[in-house]
Amino acid sequence: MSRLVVVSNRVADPRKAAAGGLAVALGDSLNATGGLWFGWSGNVIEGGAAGEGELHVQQAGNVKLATVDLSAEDHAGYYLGYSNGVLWPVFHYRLDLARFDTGFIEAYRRVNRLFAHKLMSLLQPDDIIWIHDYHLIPMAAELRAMGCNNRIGFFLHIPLPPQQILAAIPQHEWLMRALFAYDLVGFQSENDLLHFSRYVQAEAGAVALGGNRFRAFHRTVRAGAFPIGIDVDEFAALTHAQDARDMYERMKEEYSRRKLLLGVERLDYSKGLPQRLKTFETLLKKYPENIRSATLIQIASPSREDMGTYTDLLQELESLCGATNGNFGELDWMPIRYIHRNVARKRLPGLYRVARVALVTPLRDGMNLVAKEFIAAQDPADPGVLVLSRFAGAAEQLEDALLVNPYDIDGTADTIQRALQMPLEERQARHQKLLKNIREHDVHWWRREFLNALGYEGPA
Ligand code: GDG
Repeated sequence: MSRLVVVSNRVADPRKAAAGGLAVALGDSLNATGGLWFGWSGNVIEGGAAGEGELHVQQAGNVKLATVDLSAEDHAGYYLGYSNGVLWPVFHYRLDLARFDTGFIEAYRRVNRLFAHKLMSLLQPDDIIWIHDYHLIPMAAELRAMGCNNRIGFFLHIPLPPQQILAAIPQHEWLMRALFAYDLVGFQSENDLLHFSRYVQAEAGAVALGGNRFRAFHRTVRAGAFPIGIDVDEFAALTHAQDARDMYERMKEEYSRRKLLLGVERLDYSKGLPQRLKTFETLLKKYPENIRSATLIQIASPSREDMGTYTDLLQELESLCGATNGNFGELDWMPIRYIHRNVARKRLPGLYRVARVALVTPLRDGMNLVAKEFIAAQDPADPGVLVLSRFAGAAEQLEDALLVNPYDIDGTADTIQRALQMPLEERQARHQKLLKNIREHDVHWWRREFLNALGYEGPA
């Protein structure tokens, strides 16, 4: 039985319930195989040497956690610079926000090489390696250069943009060539897969061998769409646990008189927050019956606050909320409750369950798990309605949501009005189909599909 080795920028202890996300998804397989999870420790060493960092190894139950510190220079160039100042904006189609600084790419390569070097010392010959996300695209190429022959898979959690956008990255050829060092490359959606297939054929002269296998640079890579899901049972259990129930009871009284619209995300420019606030104001203007009777709660949890683009966004949101609340608010009703703090994970399902409408309207999103969590937390007898951006990866699967174009403020306001007025039977019918879908394609399905495609033979 092969051991599973997971590599991601950040590492979480799978035993801790608050870890969520990947930890829930991969915890079982890591546990069953005595696996290894490798990544950055989160420590930034002031005055540390570039390209160097101490390795820490600790045992968390059956799983080994191995993490590496980063020097301040590497953190600035690799994490803030290339990963979040170039790849994140460009992969979310925001060339206007990208900073193509030559120092960044050097740090990005250096850290990927450092990680490869540290991981090599921990690897066993039949380990299966699964590398995650845009921070680590060239890591397999670095491992191969050090003589690693293990099977290596890569999963991109964010979108892959079309060829002409990707090609704006000065190092696009190098980046995409690096993907051919993997045995399997996974994307969130068919759309992303199509962008990959078109790019490699047009720019890298790759030959399509059928079955989503592509040959270029003397290597063959298999690609696929593996839409990530949530652990529906875990989320349902969280919904029925005391913390979420308390939250639900506390909010229910007020929101049985008023309809609650809810948005939950990390504060990020990909999530379409300014457009959403403008849409809500348009809703109040166009459909004044919602004045006093609808409230938007927008949770925007702090994220990457050490980057300037995020500070600008924060200011824009505060000013938009202030304007709408100032123009429409009453002494006993505020249209928008904007919360720039993290809400405890165990309370979130209670909030989702009170909401009549969830606004999940990113301008671009790899998948979007909030949409799936909202569905999982609903009462099937009286479910809320999901208003979902057609530009979220989740839109390919969740056709029974009300799909919108978030750039179209007027059209989205009309759809929200439709959601607010949707009859019970239609809400139930849509929710039933959505729930079936996220159950069939939950996070365990995602993990199995990916690992099977990678040829993994352990307990998936
Ligand atoms: C990336 C891709 C892809 C949000 N606010 C709070 C909070 N959250 C939790 C949500 C959800 C998670 O964070 C967000 O996941 P998303 O999928 O919506 O978005 P990203 O963080 O951008 O994730 C995305 C994902 O990777 C997985 O592949 O779907 O497209 O961008 O779980 O509940 N959690 C708590 N408090 C908050 O205030 N506790």
